[in-house]
Amino acid sequence: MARFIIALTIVVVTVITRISCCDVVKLTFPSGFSLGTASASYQVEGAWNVSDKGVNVWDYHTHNRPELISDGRNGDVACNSYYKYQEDVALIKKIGFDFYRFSISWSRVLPTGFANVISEDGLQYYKNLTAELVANGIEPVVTIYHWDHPKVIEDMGGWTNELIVGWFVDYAEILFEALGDSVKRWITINEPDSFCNGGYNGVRKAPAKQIPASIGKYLCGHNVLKAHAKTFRLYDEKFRETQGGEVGIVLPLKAYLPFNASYEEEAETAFQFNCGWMAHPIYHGDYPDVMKTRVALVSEYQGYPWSRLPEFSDEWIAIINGTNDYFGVNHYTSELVYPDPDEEQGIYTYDNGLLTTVDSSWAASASDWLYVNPSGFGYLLRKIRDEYNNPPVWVTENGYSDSGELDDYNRISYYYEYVREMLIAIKRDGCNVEGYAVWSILDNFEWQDGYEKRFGITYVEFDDADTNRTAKLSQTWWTKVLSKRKLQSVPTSTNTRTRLPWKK
Ligand code: PNW
Repeated sequence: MARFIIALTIVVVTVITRISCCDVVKLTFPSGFSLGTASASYQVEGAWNVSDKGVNVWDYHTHNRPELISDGRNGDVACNSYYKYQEDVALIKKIGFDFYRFSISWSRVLPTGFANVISEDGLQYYKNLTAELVANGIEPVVTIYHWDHPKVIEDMGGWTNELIVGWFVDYAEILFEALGDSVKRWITINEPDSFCNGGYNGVRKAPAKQIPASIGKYLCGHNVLKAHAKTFRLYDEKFRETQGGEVGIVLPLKAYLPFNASYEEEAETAFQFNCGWMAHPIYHGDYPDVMKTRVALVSEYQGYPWSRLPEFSDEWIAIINGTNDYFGVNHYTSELVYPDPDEEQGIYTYDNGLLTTVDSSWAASASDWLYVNPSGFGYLLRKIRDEYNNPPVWVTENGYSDSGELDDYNRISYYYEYVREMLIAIKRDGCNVEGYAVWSILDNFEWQDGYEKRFGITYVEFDDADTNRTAKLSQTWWTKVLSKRKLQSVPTSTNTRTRLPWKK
């Protein structure tokens, strides 16, 4: 009898949980939830040398090392958004997004790289764009830095020179002053891991400096944290009271899943090396213990008299701790983690001691690093909830690449599955996600992949002088989602439009 009652209880509880799960997860967006779309200056603006704009590291990189870009092309023209911003805003409005996340080109605003000269034209462009958004009821969300710092600053070591901290804060202050009446959500820095690793530990990103053994990468991250924190403190001291906005950093986060059940600890280590590297100092005061221990160990093994991971003074720890009004997440994909077998032979190759792979069941995209695993998104959001005391989260990028299909069913399916996971994480698991942005409103210059990998919900004809825009099916789908504030099913069709003619 007792057994029967237990069994019955389990059945009843399961049914109730299922019902309440489905009830809460109706695939509607919570009221007040913000849905937007995103871009970045170098990827969309073009107009690389108009007026008094200074040269930035991406201008220099693409002009001087075209062999590092898969199609040898550059952002000189890109989507022409510098000239077409009104058309862009009209499109964003027509689709129905609540906010537009764009970034500001440092060398367009400060042609010399420093605060001694402010470009009237450069600043005016961003004032116009912001005003156009506000006039159309779209909230501007501004990224202060999305990888395109002035070349002159790189000549002095860029993100490996601590002086960049002060130069960055000068630049940010000019933006707060000029735009802060309208802009209430600021992103200091987009994805440190991407440009610190890609730019100072390899050649995938500008400035393509191959500084050995992650020394450049860690130094870059160290200065990023200082620049972010000092900018946050400046906002606190001079602008928060009058402008009342929010300031945060955006991190590129993969879901690191254990390859099998015995590798939970390895997955945790991978998370700390990826997310914890930036988030632990901001939420808990210093680099994660596992990072400090492992980098010190491998550095010693390699004969360095010091750890390649720099240390923060107590003063810096206090400055950095607590400098996020919200947690910015760019999420695209997952990886499976397992230990590097060489370590059993005492050979230490990787600071985190790990290798990664993907599951063969995950669908591919056009990008070599992006495989589709929607459940990883929910996993990551719950991990952030648990690790950082359930902070407000803004998903500042999520998206899928193909080679330009107009009837982009794969992209729609990606969005359906990923956004569904997010809604479950919010409604069932109590994750405090407040906003979500589609990457991207337009096909654009995809860094080392040139124009060959397309993330847009809108097709752009890069070969045409008019850089015409054409709606993809995913744009139509998002329009419906936004008008209903509810996820819509994925359409199926046999009538697939091929992509537009594409010249190399
Ligand atoms: C982001 N990952 O980069 C950038 O912020 C965008 O500028 C870029 O166009 C977009 O994603 C697509 O690449 C990422 O490996 C690059 O997980 C790689 C990863 C995440 C984000």
